[in-house]
Amino acid sequence: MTVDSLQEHFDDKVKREVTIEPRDWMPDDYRKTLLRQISQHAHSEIVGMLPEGNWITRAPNLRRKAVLLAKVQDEAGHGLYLYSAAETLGSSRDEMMEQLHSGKAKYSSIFNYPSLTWADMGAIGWLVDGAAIMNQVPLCRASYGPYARAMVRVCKEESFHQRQGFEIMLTLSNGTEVQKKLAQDALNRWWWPSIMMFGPPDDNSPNTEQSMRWRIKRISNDELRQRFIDVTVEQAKILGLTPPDKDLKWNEATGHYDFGAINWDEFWNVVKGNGPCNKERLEARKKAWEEGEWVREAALAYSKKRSERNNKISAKAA
Ligand code: BYC
Repeated sequence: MTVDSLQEHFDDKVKREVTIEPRDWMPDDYRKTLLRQISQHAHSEIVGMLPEGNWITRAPNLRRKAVLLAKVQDEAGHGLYLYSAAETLGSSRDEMMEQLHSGKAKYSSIFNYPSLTWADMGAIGWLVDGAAIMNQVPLCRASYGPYARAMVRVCKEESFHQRQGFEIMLTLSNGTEVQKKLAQDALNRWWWPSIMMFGPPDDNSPNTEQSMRWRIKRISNDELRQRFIDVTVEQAKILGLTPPDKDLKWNEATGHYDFGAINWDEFWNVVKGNGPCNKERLEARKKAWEEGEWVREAALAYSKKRSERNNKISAKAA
């Protein structure tokens, strides 16, 4: 088969919504884009464990601790599915880790903000997981099979995460004056970073057009952002809390909320490594990787020994 006919076959599959699988031929740039997005997504899940991990020992009661622990473990699981999906494209786990630790690979800007109070556990679940679901539900239909399938399970778990965050916010906002203030303060600090999570505006998003043509992305950054704002403002009303945007206003003509200007300088500054916690987050991940070396070595030695033993048993049986 010539490259032209392989390309034609690939384009046709994408058009017919037949998923592309690891052994299928795919254009180099498609592979590169997927690797970039999936590995960044995996890194986001793993780095994303840190702001909430910070509060496990300080959860206000046993139920909250058990739930938060389970949530953080779920995020680890999401990272693992995603690293496995990225490995099917030809990159090794070690390569991806090296890119994260050297600062070459990106991860979501949101995780470079600090979690200062218990109310932040509510705001992260409600807003950050809420934004993640909005972004990830369309990815369940991504054209690359292993990514799309990983997203199905991830989205189910993220729904539970979002609800547990909302429930923390509801409890706090129905609590004492101090608790309500904590909830409002958490909303004030996480609102804009959550809105930035969707990425740069469409007219400054170099990857969107091609990714949509390949049906990796289905909905643009701005459209997802608008959908998130529309649903989240209504949820804030139920909580009796006010998003920190004086320009937020329902627009009868468009059927959407208008919102104020996003500080894109802040976004790019965080993406470039200068956010409040970028250095701390990378240090924590590097330390975990170094301290986990003996576990990786032990697992490898065990699997080697086991396969030697199994080979001996099969040789005897033969
Ligand atoms: N932060 O052309 P664009 C979770 C980069 S974790 C940092 O629009 P694209 C959770 C972008 O990479 C789930 N960088 O790019 C875990 C690109 O740079 P490169 C997080 C960003 O790929 C624990 C450049 O800006 N979700 O739920 O078409 C606890 C231009 O952007 C960001 C995902 O990872 C950002 N926010 O679209 C709680 C979703 N935005 O790579 C919760 C998967 C943009 O060219 N990823 N950049 O150097 C995606 O859906 C897409 O990659 C994006 C960006 C929408 C993020």
